[in-house]
Amino acid sequence: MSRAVLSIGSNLGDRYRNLRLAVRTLGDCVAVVSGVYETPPWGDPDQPSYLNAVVLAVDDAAAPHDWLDRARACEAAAGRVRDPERRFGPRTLDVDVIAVWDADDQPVISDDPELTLPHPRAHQRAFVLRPWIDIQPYGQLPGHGWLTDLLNDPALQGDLAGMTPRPDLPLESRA
Ligand code: PH2
Ligand code: MG
Ligand code: MG
Repeated sequence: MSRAVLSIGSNLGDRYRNLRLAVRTLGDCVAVVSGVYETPPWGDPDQPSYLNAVVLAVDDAAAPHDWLDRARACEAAAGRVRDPERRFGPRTLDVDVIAVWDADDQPVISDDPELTLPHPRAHQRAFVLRPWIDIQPYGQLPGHGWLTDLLNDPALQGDLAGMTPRPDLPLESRA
């Protein structure tokens, strides 16, 4: 059994539709989906606000790169066009592989530039950690420790305060 934590985000087009499309495209591997948060853009301030959520996914046979392939399939389904000039710019759908655990429940560590695991910036991103802890309160980010401790970092408090839960925009977990 391979497990993955995926971060999904959208700030272009019908953002809620794009997140629902991501969950639908991931399909049977989706276990639990967090609530949706409205989040101010991180990085490049000259862009609309995002909707962000986190998905816990499981698959008996998936290798780490299979999660990346699935993430890209979701982005393609939402018609994502990559702008090489704006690494942190607006996007219809961004699906990032945050962390992966192997069949023995060991975290996968990878410095492959295509798929660095765990995600190198996840520990600094309130829009990843906040939805994640909703669905995994005892979760740990491999190499960085408990989600609770990461979220208590004073450096994250401003970003956390700027986030708004959107219970009016539910995403479906597996029954
Ligand atoms: N993704 C980015 C850049 N900035 N800001 C928010 N709030 N949420 C995101 O998902 C996000 C971002 C690049 O992937
Ligand atoms: Mg991203
Ligand atoms: Mg990405």
